[in-house]
Amino acid sequence: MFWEKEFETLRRKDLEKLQVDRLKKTINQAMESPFYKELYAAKGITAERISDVKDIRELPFTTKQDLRNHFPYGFLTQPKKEIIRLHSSSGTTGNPTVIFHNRHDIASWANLMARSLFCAGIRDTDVFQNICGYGLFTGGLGFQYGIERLGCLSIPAGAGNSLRQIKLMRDYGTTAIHAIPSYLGRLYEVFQAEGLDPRKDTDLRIFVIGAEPHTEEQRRRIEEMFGVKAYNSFGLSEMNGPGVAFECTEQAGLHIWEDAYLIEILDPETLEPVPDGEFGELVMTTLDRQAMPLIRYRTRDLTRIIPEPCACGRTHARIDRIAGRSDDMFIIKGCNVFPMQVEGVLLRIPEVGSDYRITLEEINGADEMIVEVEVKKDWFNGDIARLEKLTRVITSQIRDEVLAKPIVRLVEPGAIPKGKGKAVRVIDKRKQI
Ligand code: ADP
Ligand code: K
Ligand code: ZN
Repeated sequence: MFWEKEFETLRRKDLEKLQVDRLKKTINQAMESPFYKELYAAKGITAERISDVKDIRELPFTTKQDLRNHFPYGFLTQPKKEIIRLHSSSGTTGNPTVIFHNRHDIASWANLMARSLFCAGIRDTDVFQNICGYGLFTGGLGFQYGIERLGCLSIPAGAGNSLRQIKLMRDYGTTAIHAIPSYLGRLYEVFQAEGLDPRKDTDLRIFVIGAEPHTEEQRRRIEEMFGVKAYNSFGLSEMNGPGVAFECTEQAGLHIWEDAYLIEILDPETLEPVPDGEFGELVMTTLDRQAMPLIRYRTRDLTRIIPEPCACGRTHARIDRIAGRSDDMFIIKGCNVFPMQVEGVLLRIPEVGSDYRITLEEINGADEMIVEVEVKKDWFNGDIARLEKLTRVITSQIRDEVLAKPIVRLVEPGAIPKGKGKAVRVIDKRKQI
């Protein structure tokens, strides 16, 4: 049932006690870094001030900008001799962010990944294909180490080349896959083009999907297409990468591993805690990282705590699927819109295919939201009236959800260009730089 029963089912009281101990250790360790040493000295902060998890509220926040400003070594607590790996964001604008790990950190991360995969029902008898870029991004090696720690037969497939992915699946009898959700609609189309049905022509049973926002509708579609159970995986490189929070087989929120992370949900404006169960910004503190601890890191991700205990018996809190990032939200015609609201509407409409794109643009002096929607095969058969009717249906359903009227354009399957990594859902042409 559990990878580490003693940790996963700790009574809340004992879990909090463990957190306080680890938080104090983390503060002491952090003060070995130039950044926290200076910051905490200036504010007179020491680990002795902490006797309850709530005391974390007295500590200052850490932001992505802090990481950039102190690039590359300002957060490092140990000499390079101790460090065995770094992961880094691309940093096309300004300094990248970089996270360093020592031996302990890599082992701890691999264990959390194994715990996460086990929690989603994956076992050492599974053949696990990791469809994800290897390299500086965390989804490749992060999963790889976890899959091996769990003991699955791992296939480090890397991203892209769907025909090769399908061949690997069929040659080796892949049973479990990790991929970003926006890729899987495309993969399914390639199966179809090859005259294959993944439900019949593969042994697939479990998908792990994450790294980008997606809706419940998207998950259900993926499950339906491939005949699998799909579990949501959440993480961010600043907190190692994948393995931060994962769905268990209940599929009712993501357990966030509280022996490794202290979490807060705060109002992004006031930075005060929101009541349990309400949405706010996830703020995280590492509790088991040595080379580069981060304290009160503002993730910008919006979620909420699901207050009820989970039926699976794990006591670690669950977070709701990420509603978006605070910087994803856009304002159109005076309405605040998250891309996932639009996705939710679109994927409830059966005629809608696997991809969509939102463009914000000024047309004749007014800001407009243009929603390009791929429809399923066979819809471009010359029946204009049928397409017009579908356009009207989609337009009114999006307007009902986000309160602003979009301009909907139906396009053929595959018409929306696909990037290499995470899907780009919104293009804002209004911002003239
Ligand atoms: P980058 O910042 O380059 O995208 P990361 O891999 O660190 O690199 O991205 C982490 C971010 O991806 C998270 O902060 C979150 O916004 C998003 N993310 C990761 N997993 C999920 C998920 N399961 N659902 C929604 N968003 C996710
Ligand atoms: K095995
Ligand atoms: Zn559970």
